[in-house]
Amino acid sequence: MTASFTQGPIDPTVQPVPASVVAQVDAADTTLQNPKRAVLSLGSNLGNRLEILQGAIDALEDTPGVRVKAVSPVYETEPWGVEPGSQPSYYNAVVVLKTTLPPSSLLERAHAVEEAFNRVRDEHWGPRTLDVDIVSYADVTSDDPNLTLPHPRAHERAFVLAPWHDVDPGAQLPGRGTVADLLRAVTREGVEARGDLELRLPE
Ligand code: PH2
Ligand code: MG
Ligand code: MG
Repeated sequence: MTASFTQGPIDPTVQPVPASVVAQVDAADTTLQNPKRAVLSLGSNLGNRLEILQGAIDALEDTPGVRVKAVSPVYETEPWGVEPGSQPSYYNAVVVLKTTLPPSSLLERAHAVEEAFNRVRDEHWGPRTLDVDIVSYADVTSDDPNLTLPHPRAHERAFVLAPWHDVDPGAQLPGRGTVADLLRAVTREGVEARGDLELRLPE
């Protein structure tokens, strides 16, 4: 990136680039070469759940600075945290990304993808066409109320832990231990692998 500033014929109309700008370009290059690993949980319990989850995966892959590296099996799960029988069952999955976006930008993009699938936010834990949650971002821990990292309830949710364990059996939830141990503790009650359904890794 910086080579064009220092090589090639000298064009007298080109102003010299200040050293501070060159340094910024170098810093951007470093981030681009150092993508971080992020784990996202996807959920849907309204509409064509499988199509919506696949659409979300494709939209994430279409994001500059995001590559989808792994997609979990699909689980059909009982709605968690709400009155039993009050909502349709969820389809849940987990995706692993490599990204050069910082957590705040990744969250913005996650919300934009939700909105693209007509997500409405009127009721806390209401039924939704699409929920995209950042479960973990590298080994970042943050208690920012806008984006708590890792996700504050991931460790107690089999619908996150089971698909995550499938794509990364050795995964750790920063500050909580291994996903395998956490999954053993919560059990797989209420989550069922839907082996007849499949989400694709984008080409
Ligand atoms: N998401 C919630 C609340 N409850 N239950 C299941 N089974 N799956 C979810 O994705 C889910 C939930 C809030 O985001
Ligand atoms: Mg959620
Ligand atoms: Mg959410």
